[in-house]
Amino acid sequence: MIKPDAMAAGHAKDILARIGKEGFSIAAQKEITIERALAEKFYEEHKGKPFFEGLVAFISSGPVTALILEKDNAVSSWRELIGATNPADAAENTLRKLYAISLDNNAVHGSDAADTAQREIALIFPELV
Ligand code: FUP
Repeated sequence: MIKPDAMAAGHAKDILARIGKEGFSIAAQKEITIERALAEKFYEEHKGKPFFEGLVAFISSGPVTALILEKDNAVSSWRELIGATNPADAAENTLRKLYAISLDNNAVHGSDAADTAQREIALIFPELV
């Protein structure tokens, strides 16, 4: 997912170009604004943490580009491409190093496992499941 900060900053085109260059296929893509209730479900694992409210407010603050990406080892390959959660810790040339503003405005999301990806796809692309 390309998050609201990167969308607002006009980075979506460059991020999509990089996705293609890195060998991912885009199985589905749409621009949506995530409503608060869906954001709470999406980030349910973080409920109760001090940053939960801010995270939910941020992800529902403006349009995102939601993507279903395919590649061998897609989850680990994508997480390598996006870099560490905090851009201050992200490796050179990763998407978060290049485009993220801060830990909470960190440009892109990636599922952390195949089963998480299935759950997130069902929430964001219910029309496909
Ligand atoms: P990631 O899987 O890299 O997106 O990271 P996490 O699942 O650990 O965190 C989800 C989102 O919560 C991150 F993208 C950024 C946000 N976050 C904060 O805003 N503050 C924190 O202290 C930790 C995470």
